[in-house]
Amino acid sequence: MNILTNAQIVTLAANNSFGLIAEGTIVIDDGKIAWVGPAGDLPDAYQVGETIDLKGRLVTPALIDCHSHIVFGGNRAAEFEQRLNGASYEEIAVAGGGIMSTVTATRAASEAALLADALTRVDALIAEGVSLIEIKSGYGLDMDTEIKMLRVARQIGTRRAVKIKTTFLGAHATPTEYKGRPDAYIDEVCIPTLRAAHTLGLVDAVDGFCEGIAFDADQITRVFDVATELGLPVKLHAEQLSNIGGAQLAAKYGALSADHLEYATDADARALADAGTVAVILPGAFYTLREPQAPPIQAFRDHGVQMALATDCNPGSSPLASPLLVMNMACTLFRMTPLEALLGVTAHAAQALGETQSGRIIAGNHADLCVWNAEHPVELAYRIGFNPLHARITQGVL
Ligand code: DI6
Ligand code: FE
Repeated sequence: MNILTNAQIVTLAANNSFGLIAEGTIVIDDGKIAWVGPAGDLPDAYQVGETIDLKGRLVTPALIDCHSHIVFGGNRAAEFEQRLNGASYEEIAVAGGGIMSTVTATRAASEAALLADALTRVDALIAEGVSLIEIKSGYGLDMDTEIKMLRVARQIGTRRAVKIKTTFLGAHATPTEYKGRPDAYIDEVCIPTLRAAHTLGLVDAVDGFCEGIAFDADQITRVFDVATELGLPVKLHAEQLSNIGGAQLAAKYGALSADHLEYATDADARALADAGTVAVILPGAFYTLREPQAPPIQAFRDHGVQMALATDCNPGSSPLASPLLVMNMACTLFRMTPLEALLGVTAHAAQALGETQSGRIIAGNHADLCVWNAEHPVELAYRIGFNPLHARITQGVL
């Protein structure tokens, strides 16, 4: 048993407040939170074990990055310059750049090189207190490379003290060899690869890119039907650049999350709320693409949609590996509150991954915690380019 004393605890026990305990104690047993509360209320039974004095520091749940494409080959700095010179993200994609250029680099990279490259970005997340990362495939678009990506993603969890959830994103783009034949790609490559990756035990969830430059709702439906048959939860990149019915489709399938959502409507927000689907807001992509339309945050609030936040770490639309900057951007760009931002990278991010025992400091949850050199949780979203992390506790281990 470990006892954390003299902590200012941000429990996030409920959604309407930080749930602050000014002089709090947390008891950790076997990787789980055994007890949490004001220091004076600590029962005798828990007054055994090693005590760690946090000297009044702030303790929050560990951060969660619930949407990343952190495993990939190469980079897209040249495309960044093209966009600065006026080319749009869609134009570059249609011309065979964009996602396809990363597919070429990822196919060519060895598993060891992909892992080493990804770990540099993973380490940036860990340095800001992340202990759970969702990682998508989708830069392989053939059976071997999709499976290679998922294997690399899982290896990250053995190289670092971080939990990994893998998401199959075969329906990310139509590869060059299937150009003009997206239906054939879905049926001949994407779905058989999903089945094979699932058989290998490499898939925790299934995602798709529902967009004019990617796949339509009918094509995603075929992938989701297989996911459902395999008992896998789904999530969806929806309404990022236009509205083509992705949010409604996600709601229909009871998706864990619908992600991006800049072009979602009020009716979409209602459907997501009814389905219990989390809206994952991705300020990094909005910022990088200089997207003119913000996601309908107020509609999500009005309908009671839970909002998560994530880096979307990828080489094209969001070359970002800082959850703290994501929190700041969500507040400054979208007027989300600092409480919503913190819930977005903790409790609601956990919900977007179907992880019911993470993201809040309550008895029974995993002891994944961050200790910050800060006096109030609003500080976490307030500063830019400043990392106040003092320590990270994962599965009860400092
Ligand atoms: N939306 C995104 O933001 C990423 N994938 C997607 O469907 C970007 C992927 C990329 O540009 O490489
Ligand atoms: Fe994405």
